[in-house]
Amino acid sequence: MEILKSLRGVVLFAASCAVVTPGLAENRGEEDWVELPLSVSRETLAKVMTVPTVSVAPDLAARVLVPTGRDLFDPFDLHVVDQQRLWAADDARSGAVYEIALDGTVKRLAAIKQHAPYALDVAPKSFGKHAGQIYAVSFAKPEKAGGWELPNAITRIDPATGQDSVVCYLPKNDAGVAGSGGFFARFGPEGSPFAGRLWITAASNHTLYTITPDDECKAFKTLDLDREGSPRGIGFARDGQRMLLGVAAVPPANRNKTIPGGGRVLLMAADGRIDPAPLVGGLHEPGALAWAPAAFGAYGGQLFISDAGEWNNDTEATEAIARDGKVYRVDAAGRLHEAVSGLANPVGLGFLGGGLAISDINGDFHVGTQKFADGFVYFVTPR
Ligand SMILES: [Ca+2]
Ligand SMILES: [Ca+2]
Repeated sequence: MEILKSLRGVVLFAASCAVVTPGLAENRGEEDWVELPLSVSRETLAKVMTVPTVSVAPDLAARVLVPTGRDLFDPFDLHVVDQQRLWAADDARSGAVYEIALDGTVKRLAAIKQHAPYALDVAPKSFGKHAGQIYAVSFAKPEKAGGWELPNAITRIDPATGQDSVVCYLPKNDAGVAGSGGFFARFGPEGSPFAGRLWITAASNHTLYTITPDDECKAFKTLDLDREGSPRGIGFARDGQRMLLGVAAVPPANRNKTIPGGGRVLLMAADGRIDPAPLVGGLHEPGALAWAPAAFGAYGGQLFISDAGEWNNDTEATEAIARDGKVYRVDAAGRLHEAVSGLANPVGLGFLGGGLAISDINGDFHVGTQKFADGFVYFVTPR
């Protein structure tokens, strides 16, 4: 398989005149994170850097807020700062946090050297001296090295200085398995039974973790892979009484695969009990879970769920990424509908400024090093 991939690469390079990737070579500053030259054809580069054209529900309109080729490599998770600004965690190479404004500008808030962050949230008042600090689920090493072997680093990033520090590496769960391989982190809503804790999902050992303001990190609950699934995105019911827990279905024959249509959003109480019936099923890789504000047109007040579909993270950086990424909405009757389709690997969602920002990491490229700023952000508004 690897040989075939390499051969295909050679054919691509030979098919049209090879050039040094423009704008990504040594003429940029050291901080721009690209170790090249990597010779690819202009045709291949253009294909990799194409922003997919999306389809939206009839009541919605979509525009590209941040195109590829700007700054974003893997903008995994989003946090809404205010009605004009988002923060994005990007685990490309050594990692960064970006501030994205609705006028399309992107500014680097934190240039991370060691622990590349991908999921993030901002500590609420109940976190005392840490309130306002970014907490992130991060890789233990840059370049995603050891992503599924080394425990996730939970880092705290000061948005004022960009400095990060490690709160903990996720400890082993009760079965003695380390918490690694992602995915999400969300603070419990203030005043709810989940308050005062940062909630984290880890895929490797299908375990939920909590972190308290005193930096105590501990395993909270390990999901049953067959009955419940592998945990992904985290949200909360509007009344704060249930966690909305996105799970992917992993077949016993191959725990590294997930089943399209087998993903669900489970409802979990703060004591860890999971309701017998899910909120919704029919998903694949449920990522961010976000509630639309009442003013969001025909879909005001509905839950939106990102779904990356296949991650394609074992592909080379020059291979096409499937356009199987979607954003769903759940109507008042609990039915799932496609709101946006044709994306690649959408994860982050953020409602602000009358619309919905969707971040897409595009190629994930765990094979070799991350070479292209192919991430992008769409902005979807009611018509
Ligand atoms: Ca995908
Ligand atoms: Ca990418």
